[in-house]
Amino acid sequence: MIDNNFKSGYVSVVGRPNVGKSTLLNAIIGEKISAISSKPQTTRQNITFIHTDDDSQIIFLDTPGIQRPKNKLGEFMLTESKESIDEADVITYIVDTSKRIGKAERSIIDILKEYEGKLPIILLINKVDTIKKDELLEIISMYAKEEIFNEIIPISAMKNDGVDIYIETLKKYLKPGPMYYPEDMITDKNERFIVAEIIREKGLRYLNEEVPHGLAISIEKFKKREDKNIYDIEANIYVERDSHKGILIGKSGSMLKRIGTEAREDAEKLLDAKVNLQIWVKVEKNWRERDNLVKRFGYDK
Ligand code: GDP
Ligand code: MG
Ligand code: K
Repeated sequence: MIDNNFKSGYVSVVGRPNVGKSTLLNAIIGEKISAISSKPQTTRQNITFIHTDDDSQIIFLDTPGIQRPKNKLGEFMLTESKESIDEADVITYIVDTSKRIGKAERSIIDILKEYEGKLPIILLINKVDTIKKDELLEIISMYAKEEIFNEIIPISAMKNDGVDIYIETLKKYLKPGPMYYPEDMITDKNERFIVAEIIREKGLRYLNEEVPHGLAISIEKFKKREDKNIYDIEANIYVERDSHKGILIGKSGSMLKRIGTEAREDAEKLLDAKVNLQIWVKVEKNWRERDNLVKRFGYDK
């Protein structure tokens, strides 16, 4: 039977790094899939999240963030973001509570202007838990002056505030359509990819400024034992410099141990199994500048 009231569609989520895109998507889906950290550029590829309820299926494309590329990895990220917008039925643009429109926001708004009138654009003002109401009103009117947003919604992704209003608003703009994915599916990424993201997130969380952006993870082995509920996983963490290797391993291996333990615990929750995780640290000099390595680490399709 075809349900004519069922709505579905793709939503591209754009915004500069660190405004809370991943936090929002994780709040909607209710499981921690996309890496979240306070460091910019945590998200490097589009990740599809699927939200299904009684009357809709909404497929979110998390974008790596639109910004001027500095290297091969940056070029890949920008292309991914634009492709995500081209596939969408609705655009969601997330900003935080900064009181002026900075250079990074301006360049995104310029890109969005090309889509005005073609696709609905919903603006989310995130992190409203950090400001007062009159400040919020000022920020809303500042963005309203741009005259490209169909809706402006204040939210706190972290406190799960306004997120349901956002979902209900999205449904207004979606057309009747099929269920594209099984109703219990929350992402199209495989477990191997998610485990790599978990390891990268732990690395980003504990390392200082310079190292994280040069982190790449490659999963060398990912195998469930035949007769037991145990996964054997081996991963390499690649860094760009010899000095970074030392930092990552830490004093008597303490840092690597901490990253490994926390990553294992998250992986066990994800896989609902025991995990035997082994991590090695390797150096690939300046891999972000090298096209073949950017591809090898999975930033390619
Ligand atoms: P992304 O780069 O846009 O994906 O941003 P993330 O989701 O990784 O979030 C960046 C940082 O902002 C993290 O430290 C989050 O905890 C924080 N953050 C996200 N949403 C909120 C929010 O609603 N309120 C506050 N106070 N912090 C938030
Ligand atoms: Mg992110
Ligand atoms: K981030």
